[in-house]
Amino acid sequence: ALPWFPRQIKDLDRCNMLITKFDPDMDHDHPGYNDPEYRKRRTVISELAFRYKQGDPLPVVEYTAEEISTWRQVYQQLRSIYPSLACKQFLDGLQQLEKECGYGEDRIPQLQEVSAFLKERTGFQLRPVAGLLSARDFLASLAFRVFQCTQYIRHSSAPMHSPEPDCCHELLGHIPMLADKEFAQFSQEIGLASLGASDEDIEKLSTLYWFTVEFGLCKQNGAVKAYGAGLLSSYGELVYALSNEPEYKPFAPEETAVQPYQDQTYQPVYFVSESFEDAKMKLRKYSANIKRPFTVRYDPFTCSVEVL
Ligand code: H2B
Ligand code: FE
Repeated sequence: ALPWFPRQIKDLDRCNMLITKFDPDMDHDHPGYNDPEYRKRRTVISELAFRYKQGDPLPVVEYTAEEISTWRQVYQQLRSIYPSLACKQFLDGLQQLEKECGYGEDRIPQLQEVSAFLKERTGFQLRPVAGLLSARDFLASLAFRVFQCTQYIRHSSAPMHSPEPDCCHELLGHIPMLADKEFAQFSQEIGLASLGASDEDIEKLSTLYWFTVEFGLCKQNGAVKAYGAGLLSSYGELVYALSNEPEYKPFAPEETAVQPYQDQTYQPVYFVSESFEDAKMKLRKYSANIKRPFTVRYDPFTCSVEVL
């Protein structure tokens, strides 16, 4: 039998399976594990995501002075190294966000305004999520140009790294890339390829997503640059990834899809594509070859998926 998958954008209300292994209530190594105040705050912000239904206004979070101070440290540190380490598409996106969407070190942007900004650029919209989602549910939302975003921030004791996605990861790592038309299309294509796919194919797509959208490197004017959000939201790993410590392999979807990955610490290996275009074309070709007993087509007028 085919796994269930969303056909209409409002079906995303059912794509809510959380993976709790890295959350501060479950993971003893989480920097907030022994901080009851932090965990209480997380519960409050999670509730906003649990209650959210497609089409509701995006919840506004009033961030505390401590949270804004964490954001400021992350923003300042990362912003200073982006010009030399991030790819051009990322730098362009970030510059637009700073000019037109209130990005800066003094406040944490609200999902509401960022979603409106993206909608105008690439048709992407945001929805709030309480934590790490299952790969199947996360990828399915991309098929509808919906990006699931966490709204809480990492613990103040560890501003340079977070074991789970947080608003620094989403807003600094992912959003600037999603303002790029080509990247947006590429993201939606991975999403469409995942609908109704077997568990085995989901695992492969999720690994590809990991080594591209999260940890991808590409060549630009002869130099290697980062475009992956996991790198662009972690000062330590960004510097490490572009040093001569890790191993580089050329991006090749068939091999990349089965490379074991590391979700507890820095990656031992990164995949480098010849260009950002090259990554996109190769991944597109790979996705098109996934076998399913049907084809899907996205209808932007009704925000629904036709199954043919
Ligand atoms: N969930 C959330 N909330 N954010 C992500 O960036 C994310 C996710 N990435 N679930 C997914 C998994 C990714 O690592 C792949 C598709 O497994
Ligand atoms: Fe991510």
